[in-house]
Amino acid sequence: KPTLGVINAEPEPIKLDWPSTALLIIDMQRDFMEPGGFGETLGNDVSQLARAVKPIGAVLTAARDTGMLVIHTREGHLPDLSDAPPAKVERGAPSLRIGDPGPMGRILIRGEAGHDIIPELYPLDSEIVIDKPGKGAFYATELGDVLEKYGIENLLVCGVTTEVCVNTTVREANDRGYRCVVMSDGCASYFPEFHEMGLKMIKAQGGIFGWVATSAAVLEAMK
Ligand code: C5J
Repeated sequence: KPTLGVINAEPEPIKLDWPSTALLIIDMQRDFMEPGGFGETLGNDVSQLARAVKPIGAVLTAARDTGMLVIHTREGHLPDLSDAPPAKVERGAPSLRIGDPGPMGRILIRGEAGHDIIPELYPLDSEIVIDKPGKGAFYATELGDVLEKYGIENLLVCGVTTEVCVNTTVREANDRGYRCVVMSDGCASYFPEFHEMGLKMIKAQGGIFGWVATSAAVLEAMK
């Protein structure tokens, strides 16, 4: 297998060294993807997110085949809510608040069924799972240390939602010097227009936060 690949990305193609590249899958949890979870309690149509599952699955399979480092993240809080800011818990008028009992267990709480990753993309035991209390995957987590330990310089980023946790994480990563390639069809939003704009914001101005490419372009480069 070649150790270098060129992804046909926007705003321009990017050459990546695979051993220093990780696949970062953001928050593909039942709480965001399925009825009865955190996303739906906020009034969202969770069916909008389903389209990202297959493209992510295809790249996840390719990453596993090539031995690429795979990192999954999960947004959620400790059962005592000690890591959940009141400003987050009290906000708005959701049908259920963070920590309330729902059909998949307590909403957005670590260890509950709803907090777990959907079966289609379930992590292997050998893969890294980062639990994060915020939207960005670097804030209050060990992600930075993990990337340094594995010599990672580039991130293939996908997951949900495009304009919230994906964008926040890409912005955090960009400031830390990582090259981020965001998979356009491997992300989704409850608001299709936010998905479009979220991708445009990343690749505008010569790639101000990073690059955007389809899963097909990523798979082609990994061949
Ligand atoms: C949200 C996320 N949308 N994973 N979280 O609240 O994007």
